[in-house]
Amino acid sequence: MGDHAPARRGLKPVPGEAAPGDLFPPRQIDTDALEAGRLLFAKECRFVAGAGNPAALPPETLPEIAFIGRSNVGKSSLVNALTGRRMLARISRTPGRTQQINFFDLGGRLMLVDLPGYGYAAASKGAVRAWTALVERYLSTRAGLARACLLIDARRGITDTDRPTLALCDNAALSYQVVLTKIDAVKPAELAAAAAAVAGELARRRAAHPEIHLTSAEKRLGIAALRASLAAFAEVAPSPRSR
Ligand SMILES: Nc1nc2c(ncn2[C@@H]2O[C@H](COP(=O)(O)OP(=O)(O)OP(=O)(O)O)[C@@H](O)[C@H]2O)c(=O)[nH]1
Ligand SMILES: [Mg+2]
Repeated sequence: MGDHAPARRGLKPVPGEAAPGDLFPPRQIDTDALEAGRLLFAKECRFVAGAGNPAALPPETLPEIAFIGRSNVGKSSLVNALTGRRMLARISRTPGRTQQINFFDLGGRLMLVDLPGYGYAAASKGAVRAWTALVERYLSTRAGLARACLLIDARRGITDTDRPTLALCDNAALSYQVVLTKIDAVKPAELAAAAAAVAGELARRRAAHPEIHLTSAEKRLGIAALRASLAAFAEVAPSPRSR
């Protein structure tokens, strides 16, 4: 019940529920999609592989959703919030902590892929080169990559640190969607301005999805709506007899 009671709600987000204001521009989210998202993300989620270099990327077995963004933007926190796990993906106060691409199998139907962050100021040139080689290879060659979620900190908006990655996604003709993170840390008016500015920039990008998800992993805002969007890419449930 808690995950979907959108009809009686305005734009104000409520933890654990879905509201039209979880998306920018605001949109009512379909109840069936919310339920599909809830059911999928209630399934078991397990770490399957970590790849520190292109040769170590695991074979493609499921449709994949990649989480990409600058260091410390909240990728690992978001993966944990989506799957309802506290410690599935490692969270750190130290930027640059996730150094490899981590693959998480969600219920045998969808692969969640936590990418290492970019823009870590203290990273060496060698580390930046290694990151670029790994992430470029992953984003440009993965046939099963259904959607990349590009995470942007709601307090900062899109910066020059993010633009090469936006260009990378565009050049790879990758379907990608911006997810604003940490919306609990900004006032509603600032959030509206940040979302409008991001939408304005995305309008000039070919492969970007026009809708933006507004989320807080910490306060559990926008999580049900994002689950609903991502569930659309999951493999259909195996029939009981084929197991
Ligand atoms: N206020 C607030 N802080 C958050 C939220 N999500 C994450 N954080 C904080 O942001 C910091 C970074 O979170 P991570 O999830 O480790 O970020 P990451 O993008 O995985 O970082 P790297 O792996 O280093 O690229 C941590 O201190 C989190 O507690 C949120 O929704 N709200
Ligand atoms: Mg991380």
